[in-house]
Amino acid sequence: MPDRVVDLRSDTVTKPTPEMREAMARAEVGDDVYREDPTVNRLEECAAAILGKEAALFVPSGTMGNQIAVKLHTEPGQEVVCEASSHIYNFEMGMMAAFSGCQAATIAAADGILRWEVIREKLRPGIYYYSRNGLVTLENTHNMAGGTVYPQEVAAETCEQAHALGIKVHLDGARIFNAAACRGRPARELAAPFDSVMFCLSKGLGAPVGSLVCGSREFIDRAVRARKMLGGGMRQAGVLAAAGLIALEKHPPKLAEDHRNARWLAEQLNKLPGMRVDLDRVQTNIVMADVSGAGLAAGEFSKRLKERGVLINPINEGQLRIVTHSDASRADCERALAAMQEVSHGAPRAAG
Ligand code: TLP
Repeated sequence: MPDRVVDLRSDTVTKPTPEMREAMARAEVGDDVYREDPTVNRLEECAAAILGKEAALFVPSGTMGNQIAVKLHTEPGQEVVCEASSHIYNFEMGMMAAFSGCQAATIAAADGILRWEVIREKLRPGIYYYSRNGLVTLENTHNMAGGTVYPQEVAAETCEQAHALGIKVHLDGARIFNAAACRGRPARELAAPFDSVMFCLSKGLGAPVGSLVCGSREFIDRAVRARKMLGGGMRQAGVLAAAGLIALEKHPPKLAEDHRNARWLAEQLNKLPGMRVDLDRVQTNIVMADVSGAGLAAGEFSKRLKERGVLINPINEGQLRIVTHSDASRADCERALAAMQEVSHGAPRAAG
């Protein structure tokens, strides 16, 4: 593999900036399990203010934040409505069942966007032998649908209708700042109708570690206990929170650049023989490229890209997921495109 690598596997690969490393070195710290780390406390206050919620809790990962929310909003034996390709259902090791004793009621939506009409269909009648509906979860942006963004009125309607039935709604907002950048609206507006919101510092915002779960004061007080159950009580976590503060305060405006790079790549890829990208879905920093027309399985395509110094993951037999981020410049995207061009030209064409 060449020395210089362009890594477009995920926005999680971003490395802390020199400014973050300096802030980490200087961070004032304390024992956060006693809630005495001033930098963590500052990050939590800042996150709550930016998301427009009463309180927030720093957690090591998005997965932990989501699963704390499921635990607190539900009781064992209940159902959680979620989109069929959502992260909370597919990539969190069945924790909904393992930790909260809940089962998922999944609904497939090609664009990842769940509308109230389809959610309502999935809800259980109030007869005693049915599982009860404990929670609805939405994902914005939707990762596996290609970074798609909820129309805010769709999210708001689901929250309003679910609340009228006494059902809470959690937002997996791992990339809520990408959604906010796409809509040109503050993240707090997108978060407003939800009972709880999880967002990640460690993705497009560029921090090395961490996510926040946000909600009412009472919810967050209980979340501290759930975090401890999961072994997520960290001690002098201020060194991490210091980087998180920079990510949160300074990096959201940079996301538009990642979106422009994704759009550019998608448009160029669509011109290559055997490659297909649904441009309507390219709304933020994720591009799903269908390479099946190039006559190579996505895994083999990915392997050949790696030999050319470009890392891009396959997500199934026919598709690659390309994720742009602040550590990949336009020049890096040009290199990735050239490698994809080479691989697609070298590939035997599919029959017919
Ligand atoms: N997503 C990762 C992988 O796990 C797929 C990625 O590379 O995109 N919600 C959403 C929507 C996510 O995309 C992710 C991570 C999470 C939750 C979980 O965050 P972490 O990895 O911090 O547990």
